[in-house]
Amino acid sequence: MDTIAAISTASGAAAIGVIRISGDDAFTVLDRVFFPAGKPMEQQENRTMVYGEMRDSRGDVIDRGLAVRFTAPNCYTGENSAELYCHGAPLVLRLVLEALFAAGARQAEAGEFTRRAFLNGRMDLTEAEAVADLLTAESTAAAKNAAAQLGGALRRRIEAVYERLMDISARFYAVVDYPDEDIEDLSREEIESALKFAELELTELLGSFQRGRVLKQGVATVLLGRPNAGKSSLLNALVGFDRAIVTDIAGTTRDTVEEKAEVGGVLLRLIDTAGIRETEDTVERMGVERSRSAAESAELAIALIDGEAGITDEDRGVLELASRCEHWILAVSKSDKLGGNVPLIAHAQLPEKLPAACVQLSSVARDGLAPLEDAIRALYPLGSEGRGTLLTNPRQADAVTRALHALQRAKAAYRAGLTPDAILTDAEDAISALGELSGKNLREDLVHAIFSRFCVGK
Ligand SMILES: Nc1nc2c(ncn2[C@@H]2O[C@H](COP(=O)(O)OP(=O)(O)OP(=O)(O)O)[C@@H](O)[C@H]2O)c(=O)[nH]1
Ligand SMILES: [Mg+2]
Repeated sequence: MDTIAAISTASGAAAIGVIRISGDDAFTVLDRVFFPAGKPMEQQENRTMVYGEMRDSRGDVIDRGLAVRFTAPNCYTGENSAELYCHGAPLVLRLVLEALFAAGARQAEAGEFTRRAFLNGRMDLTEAEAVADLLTAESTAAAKNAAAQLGGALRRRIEAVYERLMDISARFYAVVDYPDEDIEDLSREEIESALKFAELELTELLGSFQRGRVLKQGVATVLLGRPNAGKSSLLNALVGFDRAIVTDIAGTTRDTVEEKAEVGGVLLRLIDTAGIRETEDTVERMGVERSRSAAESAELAIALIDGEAGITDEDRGVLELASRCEHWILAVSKSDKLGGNVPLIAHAQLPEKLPAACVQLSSVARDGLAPLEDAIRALYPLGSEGRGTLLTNPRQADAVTRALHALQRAKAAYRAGLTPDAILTDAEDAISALGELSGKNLREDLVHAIFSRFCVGK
């Protein structure tokens, strides 16, 4: 493979910046730019940091730093590669990169290092996707799941199913193709048990997609309430900075304001909305319309009742709207003003679908936020069980769905008493869908599309 190079660290001034090189001529290219004291990099120890000078094509020193070489095949990309640790100034990094280009490397495309790792069999596609997930993780749980997936947790689970189906298919054809060999016939029971195992595993995996999606994208969570109920204050308290304008003027928020936050370990896509009320003001009315449509598309609603003002008839509409979400939580705000006198909410004032939890809180005193976090954690449990074996993207879910459909067809064929070859045709469709999942048999254009979503240098 030709030799590629890229800056792997984020742009912007930093103490250290890393440049990566990978390809057949990685060491030759490196030795034209990096000059250690003593022997050239080609002869240095594998995986050992070496101090030296980085020089441009004219021989001028552009930086002093460290380099390390990794000899194929036991390294990230599976080919000869190296990393240069330079001073992190964007200009310095650019000069070193240009020197590498002058020495024979070319700019790496987005995700090209990981694509090479995949093509060289260093990782399967689920592990490569885990790299991307780890780079973009927005919550602790998402990061931990991606790290486990990178360690092969999902790959191993899929491989177990793949191998089991392969095994029955291979045995069947071995018996057919080599009738003289002493190969044990495949029994109907064996076919049935393999199909059952595969179906169970894949159904469970597909069931994890919802959790995987919550982990990666976050739960669309709308904050609803009358004007001045304290929605924007709660948004700010949850995200940890003044994201939305807060005033004591009813009708402050007009447009929806979105921000991500990790609440109780769950990533939420919080949507602050305009306070809901009847109004003559054209702009405010449009804002209220937006609140309603945000509520309609949200998965979780937190309905705020102004604790100081108490519950009013207007709140009923808000609660009704909130209760139409998949889950909703009732929160009484401004508890710091109540001196322990929480307003009573009669059962009749609540919508038919009761809230998953009722909490009282103060965004100002940052009080009562822990029960809210507990309630959210209870709704979206992200325990460590199954970590790394959640499906986290639609590509994975689609492949598992197709594999499952094929297995169901195989099962129907089995039940109808068809011959093993008819059953196995469907089982092979499942094998092929699973192969796509791990990338064993994936079209080149798809591989390209998947890796182009990575950043350059990874
Ligand atoms: N004491 C106290 N005041 C609060 C609390 N939360 C909000 N407030 C006050 O209530 C007023 C309204 O707060 P906002 O967060 O702007 O209310 P909102 O629901 O976003 O209002 P609109 O945007 O108008 O719909 C402000 O004066 C806040 O300081 C709280 O927990 N305790
Ligand atoms: Mg507001």
